[in-house]
Formats: sequence, structure tokens, C-alpha cells
Amino acid sequence: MHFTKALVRVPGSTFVDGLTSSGDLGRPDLSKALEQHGEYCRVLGECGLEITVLPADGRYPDGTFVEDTAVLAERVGVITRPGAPSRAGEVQSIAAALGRFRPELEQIEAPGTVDGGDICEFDGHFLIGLSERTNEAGARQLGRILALHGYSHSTLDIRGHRSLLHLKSGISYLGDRRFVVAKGFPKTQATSGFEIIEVASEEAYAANCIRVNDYVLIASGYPGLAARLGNLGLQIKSLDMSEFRKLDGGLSCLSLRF
Ligand code: CIR
Repeated sequence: MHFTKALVRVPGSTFVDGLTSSGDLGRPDLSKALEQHGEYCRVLGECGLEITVLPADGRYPDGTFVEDTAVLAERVGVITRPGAPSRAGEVQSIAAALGRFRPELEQIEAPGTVDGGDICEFDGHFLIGLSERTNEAGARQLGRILALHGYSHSTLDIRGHRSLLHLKSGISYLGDRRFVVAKGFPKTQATSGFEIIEVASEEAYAANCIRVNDYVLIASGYPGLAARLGNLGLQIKSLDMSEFRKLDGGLSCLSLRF
């Protein structure tokens, strides 16, 4: 899919209080996070995207992880209902900002919950992760909306996999029938027949990477994956994600690309 735009939100003053299950990495440093976010936006620009930058909003410590608030496909946009109660209010300003580009947005309703990080699209199919954040009701609603617009979907239960906050913590689609998948990621029929690039356990965080037009963005500090993608002839851009990682956030979480 060719992207022309991205929506991001600057980390706010409360960013350091964001949710985390890997607290052992330490508390994030806000000024470093702001620097890394700036670099992330600059690189998206280099990939050809026009970026809408939403201002920081201290009410939502995790608000910079905008990916979780919407699912954007070519023919339909869906505002989610994030599974973490502290994140529920994030969707309002996202819906307003996306409304400029997508006047008709669908919405996940209670009791459904969906986090965008649990949704992986590839070639018109949507793999929906059932997680601590995305429940069956949310997955059903999303599946129905997608079907109305001609997309297929399937679900994958990742709840037994504690290392995966979201589906896309462990799987990324690179286009050209190729996935990057963390070792130990649950098997699914949906990816059979595709090339799977397995990421070694010590580089598992790097499994969350994003294809943006001619480039693949990966977290810096994972030489094994970088070398393998390079050998495939892919053009790589590496980004320091240290402060977002401390809050379980990856490259995909920081933007909505459309
Ligand atoms: C959270 O727990 O919601 C945030 N600290 C991290 C969200 C990361 N988002 C994503 O993987 N799509």
C-alpha cells in the first residue's frame, strides 16, 4: 500500500507515567523521547509522507501511541475503543483530526474494545489479535465493518503470550508477501504461503517494524534483523526507540499511516 500521509502526536508532559509491563527497562526520559519522536517524524517525511502533528495532551500519558486509536484501510476508517481505561479518551481528538481526511469514520462500540496495535493488514486481509486490549466483541464489530467494505479477516489469540502486548509487537508485514515474525509467535493459517523472516528471541523487539513506501523502518540496535533485511535488498532506516520501548511501544505505534 502506498502511503501519502501520517498522523502523530507529540509525547506530553505525563508521558513518563505511561502504561508499562516491562518496567525493568527504567523510566523514560521525556526530553530524549521528544528528540526521538522528532527524528521519527523527520524520517516519515523522508519516506514521502505529509505529516499532521497533533499537540501533546497531558491528560493521556500514552497518547503518543496513536496507532491504537484507529484502523485505517483504503476504503474505510474505524475509530477504535482502546482496551486500557486510561486511554479511552484519546480517540476524540484523533477522530476530529482524521475527519479532515476521512469524513465517514466508523466506530467500535461498547462492550467491544480494539487497540489498533492488534490489527495487521496484508493485501486486503486483516489479522485481528485477541489480546488484553482487543476483545471478541471488538474483533467481531471490526470484522463486520471490514466485510462491508470488501475486506476479509481472521483472528489470532495472543493472550497466552505475555511478551506480546499487541499482535504487532510480534509481527509486521513488509509487503511483497513477506512478514517479519518474532520467534515463538503463535502460528496462524493466515500467513501460510508467505515468506516469514523469523527474528531471534534476543532481537524480539525489532519484530515491530514498518514498511513505508520504499523503505523499511526498524529500531536501531538489532544488527541481525538489519543485516537480513539488507540482504534482501530492502532499503532500511533505523531509529532509536529506547524511550518508547520502556513503555512497550514500537515503531508502528507512533503513527497512523494512510
Ligand atoms: C500501552 O500500554 O498502551 C502503551 N504504553 C504502549 C502502546 C503501544 N502501542 C502499540 O503497540 N500499538
